[in-house]
Amino acid sequence: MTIDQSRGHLDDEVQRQLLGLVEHDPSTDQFPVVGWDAIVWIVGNATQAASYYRTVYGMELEAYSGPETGNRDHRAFVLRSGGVRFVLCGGVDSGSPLLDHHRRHGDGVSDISLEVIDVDRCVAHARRHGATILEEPHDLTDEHGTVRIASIATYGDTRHTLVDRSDYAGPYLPGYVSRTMPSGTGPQVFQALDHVVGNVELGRMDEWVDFYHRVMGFTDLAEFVGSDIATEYSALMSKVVSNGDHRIKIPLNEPARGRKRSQIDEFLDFYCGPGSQHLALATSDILTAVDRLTAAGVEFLPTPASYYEDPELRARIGEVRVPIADLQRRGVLVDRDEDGYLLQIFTKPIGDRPTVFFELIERHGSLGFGKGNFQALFLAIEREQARRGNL
Ligand code: TYF
Ligand code: FE
Repeated sequence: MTIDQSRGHLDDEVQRQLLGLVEHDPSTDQFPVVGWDAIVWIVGNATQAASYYRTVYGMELEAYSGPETGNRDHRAFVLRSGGVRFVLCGGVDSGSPLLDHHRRHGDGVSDISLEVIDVDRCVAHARRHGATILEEPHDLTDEHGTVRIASIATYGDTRHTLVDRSDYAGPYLPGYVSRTMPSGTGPQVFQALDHVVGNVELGRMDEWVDFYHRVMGFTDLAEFVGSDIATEYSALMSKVVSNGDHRIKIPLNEPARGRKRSQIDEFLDFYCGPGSQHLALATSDILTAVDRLTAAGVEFLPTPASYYEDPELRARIGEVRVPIADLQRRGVLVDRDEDGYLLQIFTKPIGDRPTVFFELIERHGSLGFGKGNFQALFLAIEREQARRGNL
């Protein structure tokens, strides 16, 4: 048994709780997904972003590619926290296609990479169901082994690279060298990736939901937001698709016409089209995570005192693992459903454009997305949107 396998059981238990996983037999899946492989970002300055994610978000540097390793096009820093891998890419050569991506979208997610069991079978299935194949399956090999890899298109300029790394022991992919630097904060801030949300154009949400059904065999999670709930506050519609064991959860939002300009319209304008709106980072201790991030200068959406004093909300959420005052002090939101509860909080946009942001989420049984918080949350988002002059 390898070290990884011996750690496997504990990790499985921890992840099941953190991510709200359910039992699922993947043997009947047409497109069996093991998990998230990496979130690949294109940023304006990968060198500094790597330092930010290490010192602020407590990620560890693992691998690197750049001019010193023969990659004259861009620098790429591979960072990890628990089961989450971020790859931060920034253009070096003035003709790099990454710089075109950045000129258009600003800092953002270019690739939601998925680990799969059989790349060729997944691509064949995707092709049969109308997906655009951006890179055909091929091998990448170095002294650590071989990775089988391909890419398919999803919303906007975003892609899903499909990776089979079962015959590979290197730090990330062939072409990368091991380059390590420990986290700048000591213990981890987050351990897993819970969901990655896509914003798509008005009227296109159901097409993208259908894409994940057809191409990946994903199914709807029960919770969705119809315009009836959303339009009153911040006009959007949202549906959630997931793979069999719920490890991969992808909410899809589209703007809806409401009283005010939708937060999704603001995103689409500033990102220049569809893209990844927020990444929910799963943590086993959201209070410590918020304290560390706040001390490091991360700004969260404020939650008004009235939220915690609302008798209906108090009655509905009941007892959680800490006094409500500890949540209130930090602005952490609570939601409860028939399966349990969750704690969550949202950062302000992380870059210069009002586009991508993070959610921190601590699940205690709930498999939802904080539906009970949408009103309070969307009002907070609208206040920020108004401050930016975009409402
Ligand atoms: O992922 C979700 O669905 C929740 C709710 O702009 C949400 O986190 C939806 C839209 C949004 C912020 C949060
Ligand atoms: Fe979310």
